[in-house]
Amino acid sequence: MANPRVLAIVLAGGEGKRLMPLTVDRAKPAVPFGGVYRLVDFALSNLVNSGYLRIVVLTQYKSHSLDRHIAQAWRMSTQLGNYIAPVPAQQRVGKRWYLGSADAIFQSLNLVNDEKPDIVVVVGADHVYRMDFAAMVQQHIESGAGCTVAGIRTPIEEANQFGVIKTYDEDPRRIEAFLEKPTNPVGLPDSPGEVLASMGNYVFDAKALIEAVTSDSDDPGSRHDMGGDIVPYFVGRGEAAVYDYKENDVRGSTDRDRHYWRDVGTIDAYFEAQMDLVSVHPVFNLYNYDWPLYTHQGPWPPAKFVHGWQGRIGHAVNSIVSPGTVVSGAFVESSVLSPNVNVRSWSTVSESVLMDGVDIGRHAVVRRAILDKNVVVPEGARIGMDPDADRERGFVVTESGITVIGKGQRVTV
Ligand code: ADQ
Repeated sequence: MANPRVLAIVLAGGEGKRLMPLTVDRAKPAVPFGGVYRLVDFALSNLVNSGYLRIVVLTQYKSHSLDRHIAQAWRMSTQLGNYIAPVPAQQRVGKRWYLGSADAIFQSLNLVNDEKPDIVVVVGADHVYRMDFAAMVQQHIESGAGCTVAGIRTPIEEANQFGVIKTYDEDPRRIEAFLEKPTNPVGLPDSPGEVLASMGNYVFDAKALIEAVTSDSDDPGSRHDMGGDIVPYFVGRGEAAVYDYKENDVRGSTDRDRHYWRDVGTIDAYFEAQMDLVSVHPVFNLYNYDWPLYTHQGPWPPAKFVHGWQGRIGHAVNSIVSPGTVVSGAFVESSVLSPNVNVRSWSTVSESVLMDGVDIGRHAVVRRAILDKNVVVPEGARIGMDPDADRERGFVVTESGITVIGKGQRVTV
């Protein structure tokens, strides 16, 4: 297959319960990340940079801001037959929403039948990483497998969050067994403290995928899940292969961020991944134009820093500051500021993530916190200084002590 016809499907319908309250009224793939991005931008940038320009994004829960973002950032000319299109759940096969990610594909098979691809690339929308899917497709075709799963070595303690891959001793590219989120995982023979985890990205022969999700739809015992049911279906038939992410590089990745991949499905993981962006030598480099990360930015003015305080002008260090933001006589450190944030005089913001339109009043202190869109912190308020006080005010405080203030939550002094 010299020049396969490829359709990409982005699974973007997950509820994202573990990211509450950030997912109260937006889908997980629409959660803002890194100041100007939404999580879905990473999967879409990887597909586009890999040369795949026929992409459907399957949405379901609370998809309004996700649809709007895709329309603003990713809609392109259809003149050349290319498209990046959000597709809502349409109840084409009955009056029900998607039962799981495999059912999302089953209910959307009309898209595959219209496009008639040779290969279907299926990816999740909730990870931060760079990956060349063209290299994965090439390995898939060479191996003759029906399904190829992207895998990455991960600490064994995290195995219960992932699909875990066991390969044949004699052929480390073929999958012998696949266990979805096992409670008693077995480590790798050469590294007992690690497992080979599924990254939730798959390449399929189109015909084989159609057969698999169709047969799955008839199975009353199935949870209709890609990881839980479809991958095991291919493994059972001896037709599943693994693509080892760490054996391959993408253009322009640096020594420091080579093979960076983060599942940001929990608040703590989401927070840590943002801190990776603001460390002095970034663990994940946004400034790599060989593999650009695309998004939409509004017509906002440049960020501005004004007014002195303690002999220093209002300033930010080790931080990302987006357009439209004004830091006025305040001190910001190790933080990610989205567009249109105001940080007012004599306030301090450290190790925090401030989303669009957040307003920090004078003399306020914000530490180790995530503030959702348009949250207003009144003059003199303290956030992230006392977990009990934060919980009493109705804010989520995670195990590692990150305070999260949701959209529309009122902050009292
Ligand atoms: P999870 O992320 O737990 O594990 P899931 O919740 O199904 O699996 O989410 C996978 C992707 O599918 C996400 O992008 C989500 O938004 C989307 N999705 C979920 N339900 C959907 C639905 N009904 N309609 C459309 N899209 C939907 C998966 C795999 C594991 C793997 C991890 C890697 O099952 O094997 O290890 O991803 O993070």
